[in-house]
Amino acid sequence: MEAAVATESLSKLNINGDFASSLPNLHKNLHLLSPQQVELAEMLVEKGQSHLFEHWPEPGVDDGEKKAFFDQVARLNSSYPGGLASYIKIARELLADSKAGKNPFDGFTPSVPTGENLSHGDENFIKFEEAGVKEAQNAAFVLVAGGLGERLGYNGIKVALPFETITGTCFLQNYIESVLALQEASYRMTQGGQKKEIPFVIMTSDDTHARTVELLESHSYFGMKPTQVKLLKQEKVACLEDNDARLALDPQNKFRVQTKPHGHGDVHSLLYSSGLLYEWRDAGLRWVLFFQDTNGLLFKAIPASIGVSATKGYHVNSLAVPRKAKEAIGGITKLTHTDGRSMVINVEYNQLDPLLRATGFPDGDVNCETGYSPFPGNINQLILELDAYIEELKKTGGGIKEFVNPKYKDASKTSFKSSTRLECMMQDYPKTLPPSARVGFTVMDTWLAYAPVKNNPEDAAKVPKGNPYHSATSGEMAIYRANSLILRKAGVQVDNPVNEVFNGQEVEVWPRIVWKPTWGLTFADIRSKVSGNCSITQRSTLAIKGQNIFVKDLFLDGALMIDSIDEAEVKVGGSVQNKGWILEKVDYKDTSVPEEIRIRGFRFKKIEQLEKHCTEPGKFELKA
Ligand code: UGB
Repeated sequence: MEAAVATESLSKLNINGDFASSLPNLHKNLHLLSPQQVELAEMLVEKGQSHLFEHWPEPGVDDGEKKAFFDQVARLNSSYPGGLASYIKIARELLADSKAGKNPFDGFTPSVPTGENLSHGDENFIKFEEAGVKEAQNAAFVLVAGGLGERLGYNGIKVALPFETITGTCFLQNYIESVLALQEASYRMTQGGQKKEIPFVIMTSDDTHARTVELLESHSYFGMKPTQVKLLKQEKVACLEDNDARLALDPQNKFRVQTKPHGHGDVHSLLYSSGLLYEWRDAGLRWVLFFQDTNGLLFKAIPASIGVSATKGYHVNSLAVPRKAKEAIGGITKLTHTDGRSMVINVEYNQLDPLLRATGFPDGDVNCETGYSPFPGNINQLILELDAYIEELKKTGGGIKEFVNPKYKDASKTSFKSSTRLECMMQDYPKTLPPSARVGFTVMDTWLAYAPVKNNPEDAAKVPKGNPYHSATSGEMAIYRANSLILRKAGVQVDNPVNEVFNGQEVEVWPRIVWKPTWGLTFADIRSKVSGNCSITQRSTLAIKGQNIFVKDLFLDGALMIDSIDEAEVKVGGSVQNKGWILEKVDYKDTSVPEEIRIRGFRFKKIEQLEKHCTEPGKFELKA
């Protein structure tokens, strides 16, 4: 009776249910499905996915769940370039390669590429910074923030973490304020031109989207116009349970396919399908900058690196820092194939060592005489030239070469410990570029450009000695170190750091100095704002918030916070001495302390400070 109803309804839909005839559980339920859903069912069966229906009960039981299953399948199908059929096909190929132990770099020999090496504060650096600020108004910024940050284990979204705890400014606020400062500075440099808004895109995922929206909305977009910010949400991809690329069912719900993140490479297809790239091209933009969620030093490196892209005409410019062997950052490598092809590309940290060993470097990923790996470390900040980017994406649709990384149960490689999925990385974009593409990179000092917050305290404490911790502790201390070193270069006498251990990590503690991006976007800016005989002692804390604050003949031994509106010009000098702010240790296991504080292992105890706020336009002098 039911079979008759099913056949009748199928014939009404003009769909032939033959494909399901050997699958009684699916066959009995076909009449519940819409024509599009039946088509998807047919595709799944054809692609060897019949197991998905084996447990389906009689019609009338869990019908809502059955429909919801197909809603999910439809989403998985439409969000992947080429659909699920293509996903399954590629997965089978990559899983077969992985099982056969095929090296993705077969035929390629690695060598150390040459790129632009910048040294902070010298003439060349200043020249690139100036060129970069001028060009910044022709750039769009893209933050990839869809990652859960499993290594960090933080309960919130990573962009909401304070990047320093003097002012408590979070990463997202710092990024937005930096983009706005660049926008203003770029406009000032090209007076007479039209004032442009720099587009700011954030790639989110189901794990981060709602909380990112909430963070933006509850802080009025940190001063950026809401229309200037666009969020693009990446979808997860289907998990695979075996070498035949059979889709895995969710262990919590047998009517859902299990899904996992596809990786930051999704940003290219999302940008392409959003239509934003064409909008930007029509608005005269030239560059798209990609960056990651927790690097508080990033914008110190951005002006000069845009300058390098513009001056050298790079289609692709990857930012890099000297890399310690085995550090968990990819290595920028020149790969030359036996057939003559060559490319400059990131080789991921887990692939560099086996690649080197297989190609005549028996020691693998080791430091050379400089104490660093000869391969510059990729910090995953990319600057792409917009026209060339669009031309490439027209061909690929933004699809990035994927990889699969199954954890096998044993050497037979026939079954997995847990389900796997295809993944892709944004820095693999150059892999499909023609040989004519101008692919370069820019190396900067680590202290200036790179201090991500990726590792939880426990894992960070286990990092081999000499390698960076990449923790909340090291991330914040790196801000103080960079600011201290920059002020030193600008002529301020800044005391040496002391070494301290927080959460089991030994770090240099420099004077705690922060400023807003509008105060010191470039080295030239900073040099123009400090003069005379200034000195800052090791136990000091200094926060400068205001574009036109000029520090002259200041002796600081304690805590000083200055805050002014842009219309005020404030001169600060004299001798400021007070009890200051003390760094108090906290243990990461102490749950009475908020998580964002305890993961860094310290907090400020505010004993005494001098605070000045200028809220009126005009000229002021603060002489202590
Ligand atoms: N991200 C997404 O937006 N979506 C995703 O699906 C996954 C991540 P991780 P990873 O600079 O230290 C990268 O996890 O992938 C975002 C480079 O591959 O922090 O281990 C996520 O929110 C590596 O070459 O890093 O390693 C975050 O903003 C090296 O450069 C970003 O992608 C390394 O970063 C990176 O995700 C590094």
